Amino acid sequence: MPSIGAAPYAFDLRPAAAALLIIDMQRDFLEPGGFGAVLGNDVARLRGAIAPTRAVLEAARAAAMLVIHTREGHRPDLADLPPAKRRRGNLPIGIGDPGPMGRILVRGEPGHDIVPELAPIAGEPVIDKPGKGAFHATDLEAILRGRAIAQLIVCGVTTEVCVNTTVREANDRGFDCLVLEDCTGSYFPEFHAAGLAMIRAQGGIFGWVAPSARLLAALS
Ligand code: C5J
Repeated sequence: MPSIGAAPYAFDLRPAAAALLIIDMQRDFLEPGGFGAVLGNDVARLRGAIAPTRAVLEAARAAAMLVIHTREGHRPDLADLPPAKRRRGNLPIGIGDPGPMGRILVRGEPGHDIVPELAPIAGEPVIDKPGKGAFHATDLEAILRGRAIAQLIVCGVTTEVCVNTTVREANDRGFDCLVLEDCTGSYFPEFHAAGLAMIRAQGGIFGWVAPSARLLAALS
């Protein structure tokens, strides 16, 4: 069983029981000219996660590990968009409105797609999630239980929102999560640091945190 140097202590990887979960690496969050950028965010802070995540994705595929991608977004008729979520933030443009890459966070629109560098391939489930957490209102748990997955290697954006929410949901369902710090990102560096600190605090209250190089070494 490969032991991965992680915080707060070593993570014992069981490759046959592990899945790579890549959260919301979508064009609208990561690309210049997308929703995130229109709101005034510096997308470079998220784009730094693409290359290390790509390396982890290739290693997971080579190791025949289950890979699951998620996308945050809504039905075109917005029937699954809670009015409170739509109103939140008083934004100049919000979910469902026309944006630079099609309607914001609407399934089927270009901005909702995963960035080309991390595009899913055949056989990799893509979970379309209406919430921040990947377990809420999705079949993610059924897919994981069906494949006897007990460990999640977690990458994606943003560290403090969808990554943290998903890790907390996973923890409550009995999954062990290893979050790869350089494969996550936030528009706010202080939230990125705090988001990772909250996961590994108190003896790993929600999971483990490690640089991706340690996982790559264990898989090679
Ligand atoms: C994600 C968000 N994916 N920040 N969404 O974190 O709204």
